[in-house]
Amino acid sequence: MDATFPRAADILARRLYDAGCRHAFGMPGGEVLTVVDALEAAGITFHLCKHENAAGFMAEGTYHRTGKPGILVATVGPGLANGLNVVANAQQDRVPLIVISGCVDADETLTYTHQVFDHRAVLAPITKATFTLTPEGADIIADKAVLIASSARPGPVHIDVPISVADMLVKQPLMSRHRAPARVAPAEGKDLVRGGAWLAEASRPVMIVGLDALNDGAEEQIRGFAETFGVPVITTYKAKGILPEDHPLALGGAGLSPLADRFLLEFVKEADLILLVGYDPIEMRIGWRDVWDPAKQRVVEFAAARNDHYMHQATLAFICDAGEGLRALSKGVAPGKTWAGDRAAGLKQALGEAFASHGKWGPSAVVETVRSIFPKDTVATVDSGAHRILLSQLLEVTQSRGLLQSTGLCTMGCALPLAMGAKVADPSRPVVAFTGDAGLLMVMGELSTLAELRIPLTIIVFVDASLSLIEMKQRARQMGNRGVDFGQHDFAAIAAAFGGVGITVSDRPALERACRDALARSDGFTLIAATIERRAYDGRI
Ligand SMILES: Cc1ncc(C[n+]2csc(CCOP(=O)(O)OP(=O)(O)O)c2C)c(N)n1
Repeated sequence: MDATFPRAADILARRLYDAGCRHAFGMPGGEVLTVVDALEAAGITFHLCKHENAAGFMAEGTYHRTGKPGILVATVGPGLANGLNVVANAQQDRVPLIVISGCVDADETLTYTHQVFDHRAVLAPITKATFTLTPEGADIIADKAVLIASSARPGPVHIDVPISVADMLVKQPLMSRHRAPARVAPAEGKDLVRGGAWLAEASRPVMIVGLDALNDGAEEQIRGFAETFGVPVITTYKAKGILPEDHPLALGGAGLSPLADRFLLEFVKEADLILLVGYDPIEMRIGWRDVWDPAKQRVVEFAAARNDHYMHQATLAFICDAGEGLRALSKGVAPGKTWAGDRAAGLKQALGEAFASHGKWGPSAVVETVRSIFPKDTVATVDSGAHRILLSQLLEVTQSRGLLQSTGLCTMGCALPLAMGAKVADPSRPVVAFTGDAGLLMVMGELSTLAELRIPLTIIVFVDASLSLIEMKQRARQMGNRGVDFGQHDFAAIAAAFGGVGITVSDRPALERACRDALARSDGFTLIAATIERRAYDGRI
């Protein structure tokens, strides 16, 4: 063959570039060197990370800022195995992630076993599809991977690349060119007419908006519908900001806080029409199972996929684009008066007060202080733990994807790399990562990657030397304190050792000053270790 023909890896990389991908993250081994070379040749920057799992979250971070799939590159065996958590996360959190791994050629594996296991079999249950790259099929496989990863509900797609296939020169690739399909509207018919009549009759309607609506880009329709028909909006944590939370009809996020649920579930039970708008209950704790009885309360659902979760049921259900659903439902319906006596405004205020610091230093004060100093268009990320539940209730988010977190899988160790990916993809926005001390310790090595990237980013660590969320559960079960406490580490010194600026604070004025200094930095990262009392979350989440 002529050396002017592209390698199969080049075709794969070019198609990913054409799909809008500009960044890939991972750690190479000998088996993916051609892939890395091809990605960079195609114009996709490869970022060397220190752990594949964190690399996958950085890839996810780029997706939230660009709308294009993130790319994780992992080498054979241990490399791919290290990334399993983030692949499961991409599945549960509906994230389009292209996972490229290197693998030993099939013929080789007949007599060679070192580092070899069946990648595709391991990944099959936690991906939407897995492929083995073929030379002539590289073009189609790349396109299919992007299409499958991005279409409802989004998720991870795996491409295993045999070493020799990556290098094969391809004379005549099988070509594929696809177009994005049109948005799916709900089926017209008697169910839609009935739903419209319910909307006309409703005096206490509520919308519960989730991840599908975010993926459908339904911001405008949700705002227009809420304002026209006077419908308060509860979102999942992922959908926070889809209606800006400073809007009077925005009741904030729900999902994991029993304290917030005391207010919100009561409100939902009072409603005479519940509209589930792209509400995927994978984010919700068990308190959200079967909250309503669809035989007694009118419930209309617009979802991206068939309900096989059975977390709840609806009276009328449509599989469609969330925004199209609202548009079709409201066609020809005259708006009436809803929620007499400012019930929604009272609820919003009560929720705000339940989580506020009321002047006392602690995790709420940390969130309030950071919020007061960073601009509204800041992209925040938050890790898993008690701090996240509190923050997700308290932080006012005024843009879609303004707060990134793992809500389906709820994994620790995501906040820092998500923030890094978001900042790499869109340097124009300030980015703040909130994390527990244990969550940060899990991904500490990425501080070195952050220093190497030379990007300004602020990390807020809630330092209490405890796995607070788990410690609370342990105490609630009257169990002894076991396996939930750890050392009080000097995170400021650790940040400095990695080339960042580190500062420890334990009151509001010091935190304010540290935030202002962090915002003013144009390169390099700032880590602010906010020390809080142990058991600071008691009665607060
Ligand atoms: C990878 C992973 N391991 C374990 C857990 C279980 N888990 C959930 S929250 C939590 C404690 C997190 O502690 P920290 O980061 O200090 O946050 P805090 O709860 O103190 O706010 C643990 C262990 C998890 N969600 N993810």
